[in-house]
Amino acid sequence: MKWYKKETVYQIYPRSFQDSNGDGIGDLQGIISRLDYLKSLGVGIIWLSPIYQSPMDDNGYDISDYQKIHPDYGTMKDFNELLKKVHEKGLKLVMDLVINHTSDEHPWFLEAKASKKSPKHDYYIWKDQPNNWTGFFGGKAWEYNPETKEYYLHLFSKKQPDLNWENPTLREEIKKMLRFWLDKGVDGFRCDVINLLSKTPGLPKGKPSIALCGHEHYINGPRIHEYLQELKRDVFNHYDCFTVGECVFLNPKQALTYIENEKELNMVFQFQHMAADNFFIKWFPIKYRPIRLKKALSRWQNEVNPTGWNTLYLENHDQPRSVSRFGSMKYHYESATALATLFLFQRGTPFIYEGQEIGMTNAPFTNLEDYQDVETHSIYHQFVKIFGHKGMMKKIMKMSRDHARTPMQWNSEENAGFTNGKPWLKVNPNYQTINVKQDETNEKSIQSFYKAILLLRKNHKALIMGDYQEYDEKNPHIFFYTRSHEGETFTIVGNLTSKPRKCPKVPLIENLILSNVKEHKQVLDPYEIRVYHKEK
Ligand code: ISL
Ligand code: CA
Repeated sequence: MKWYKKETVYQIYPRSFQDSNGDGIGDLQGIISRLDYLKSLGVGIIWLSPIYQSPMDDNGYDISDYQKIHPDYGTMKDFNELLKKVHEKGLKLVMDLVINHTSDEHPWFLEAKASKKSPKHDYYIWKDQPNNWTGFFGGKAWEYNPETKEYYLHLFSKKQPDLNWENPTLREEIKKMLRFWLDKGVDGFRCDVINLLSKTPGLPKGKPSIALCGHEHYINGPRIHEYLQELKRDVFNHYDCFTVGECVFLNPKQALTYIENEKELNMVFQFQHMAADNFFIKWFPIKYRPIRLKKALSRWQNEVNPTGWNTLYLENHDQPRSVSRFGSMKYHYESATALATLFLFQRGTPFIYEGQEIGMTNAPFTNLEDYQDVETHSIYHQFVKIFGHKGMMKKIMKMSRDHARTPMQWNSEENAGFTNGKPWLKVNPNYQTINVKQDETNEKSIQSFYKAILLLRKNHKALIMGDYQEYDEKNPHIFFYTRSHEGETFTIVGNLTSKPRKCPKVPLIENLILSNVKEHKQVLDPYEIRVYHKEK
């Protein structure tokens, strides 16, 4: 079994993790200083959100030099030191790979936009007249370029022009860049919006739609498999590395076209369970119901196994905090640990996002100015005419990506121990009570629970590769499943609500080996979770 299936990944958002020089921005030396913490949690792989040269329109998802480190984060020397120390500790390092688009300040784009005759012009996607496509941050996906009197495509901000993957020279440049990082020793890539690379030739008009007009021409496009197979054949196959592709609007059947027997990517991130509290798009919230979360997770378990391998996640840098979203502040510890157990013990590679292991929550910011995220501001301006300021702030306070991006809460000192300068994004005021140091000493410690789960998973094949069987699927309050392998079985049962609920009859009960409550009754307490183990 490959290492990337056995290990748990920890995602770092470098800007918000640990500042080492007081400029209010997290950096590589900051990460180095926290490696022992990560090691002690029991994770095996670290994924860094982008640290490359960038004008930071989208916090580094707009890259202007793929082979340079942004000075905010340090230097290539710092990076080499980080990679060396990560490896010395027996950990792996995975980079973010953003190759659907670059920054509009990338030298390729600067050349491309200067003249139609520039050899780089064809690295991007142009049209004399825009079509009706819209992008992920709301509004038209085309921007006028006066120098060539054309429009360029940008599925994200207008500072993120889409690359033209039809161009073979561009593809060679990307492969060269991948080899640069792999030769340095990085262990893989999280591939940003990878299912958007291929667009329908001719860029035809899209079907009318209130959101993402034209998506049928840029999601899972006609040549996507060809491109990914080429990358795998020419680059990834030559290294002991792994790829996880972020794929927007993907169902399990489509997922298998990428990951069946790891033919193109080793695994994908999908979003269906992230719609447990919204209607398809996060800006259209509906009431969260646990059954929606359960259903989506089980669907992926049932339909992707056994020929594909899942990713398991509840949070990342684009999503609100899971305790705020699917849990409860009243039952902070119980809900954080119940959610952790539910997702971590499914079949797949678990991904933990920084701060999730101490139950960090959404930020209570009521002013638009306290949010920095480009998407948040773009969506606000797009829709404020329809929903009004109050209506928009309500949405933002629930769903802004900045909820995940507030500085990591290390201790109860100033700025939560993140920086001794002015943090680039405000610290969540609850850092006095929710922080790593405090949580460590709490009798009810969320990080200790995470450690226990990770250790259990590491030590039991059944939890890694075991078959998944869900019970009581229709129960709206309780999740309940088993994982079994060669006669060993784990039974996981938990209450996903803040009321006591009747405990279902659990098959194969033997030793109760893990729980987040002390006394076990006939009913399951709010967010109570139990894990039973039957040995071979
Ligand atoms: O955040 C989202 C929903 O509001 C998604 O639509 C998100 O934009 C999408 O999942 C793509 O995300 C990735 O690519 C973006 C970048 O802004 C995100 O941070 C990144 O995870 C463009 O590079
Ligand atoms: Ca810094």
